[in-house]
Amino acid sequence: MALRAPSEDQFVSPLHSPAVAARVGSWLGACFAVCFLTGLVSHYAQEVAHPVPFPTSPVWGYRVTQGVHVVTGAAAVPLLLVKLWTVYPRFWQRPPRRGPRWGRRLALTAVERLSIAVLVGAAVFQLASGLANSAQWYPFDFSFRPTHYAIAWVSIGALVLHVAVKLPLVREAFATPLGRGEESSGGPGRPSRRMLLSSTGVAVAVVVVTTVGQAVPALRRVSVFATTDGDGPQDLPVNQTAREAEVVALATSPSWSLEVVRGDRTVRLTREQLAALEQHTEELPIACVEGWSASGRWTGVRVRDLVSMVGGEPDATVVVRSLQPSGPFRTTVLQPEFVSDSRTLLALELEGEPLALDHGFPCRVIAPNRPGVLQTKWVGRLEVQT
Ligand SMILES: Nc1nc2c(c(=O)[nH]1)N[C@H]1C(S)=C(S)[C@@H](COP(=O)(O)O)O[C@H]1N2
Ligand SMILES: [Mo]
Repeated sequence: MALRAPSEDQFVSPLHSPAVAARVGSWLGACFAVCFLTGLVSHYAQEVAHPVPFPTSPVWGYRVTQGVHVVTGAAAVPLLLVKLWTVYPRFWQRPPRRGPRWGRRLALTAVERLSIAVLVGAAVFQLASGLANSAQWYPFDFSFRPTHYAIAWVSIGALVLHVAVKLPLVREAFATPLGRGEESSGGPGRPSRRMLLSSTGVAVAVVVVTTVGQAVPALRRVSVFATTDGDGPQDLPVNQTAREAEVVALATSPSWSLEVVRGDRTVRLTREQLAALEQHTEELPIACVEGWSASGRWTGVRVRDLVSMVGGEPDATVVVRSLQPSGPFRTTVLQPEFVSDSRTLLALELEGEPLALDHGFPCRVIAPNRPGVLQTKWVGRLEVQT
């Protein structure tokens, strides 16, 4: 018996139908759209220079956008799997039959199939790399943020094209009722379209509930897929410990002092001297790009007060250098909108106690509405750009 590839019309189940594909596809499209927009926010927030100032209010803004980014990304996983399953018979679609304008029809089909290949490839890449990143698993060599950002545009471009091509079919599919019972199930005892859609909905709900708790304290206990269990000193999870960052000796050294530099002016402040300056307390969240977030009550010195000690303007840009000897997050830039905001602190305390070593002792940056990755711990030096 010769082995032959199946053809599309051999897949007779009514579950492989535009009625299902259009519905699951529109949920998936909505997830991708929201994920894309919140991703743009996160990407912009992490740029070194901001041509348009990043808003510093509300303080929980990034907490929400990044929480939504990670949850919609996770929710897209079951949706993408179901969507691919409903349409996979199209994989065996035969090229158009010869006839009038055959060349043109063949070319159009090829372009459409190619755009689907790009869309599927990009979507799988985005979800896989995003989930790996939020689980702090870096099996890849490339730098995550620029790659995830570039492929985001590829996915969204291919998605817009796909929706435009399929719009007439989608309209028609939504106008057709799903059908009841056997009519939509391909036989007695077989799952119906409604069952497929409702179980997909349940899968999405489970994913949302088991991940969203990393940003919503009341749901923390059910969030078994959260990237942090919510524990940590001073009631705040830790991303990288002092030991992992190899800063224990430097951060606990009695000879530590903060250097504030502007041009040829340098001011050095011991922790006692910092503590003797005017102290301010702010309730501000750590909102990690991985999607988890938690609020804390921070006490310390306003960064703009330190800037003015070396004669800098309140809207200066400040380069923050950590004591950490290596790693991508040891140098960050506080853009003018954060320096001038009175809530941006060089924090010495969390919840009324000296910062735990893992939260950045002797001092750390905490600014409103800012990605956690830029809230630099174990600060050694502030360089005020004139
Ligand atoms: N020097 C330094 N600062 C850092 C990091 C780091 O690895 N090194 N991690 C950042 C990240 S990714 C986050 S989410 C927050 C976490 O702060 P926490 O551990 O106090 O909760 O610290 C940020 N500050
Ligand atoms: Mo983070």
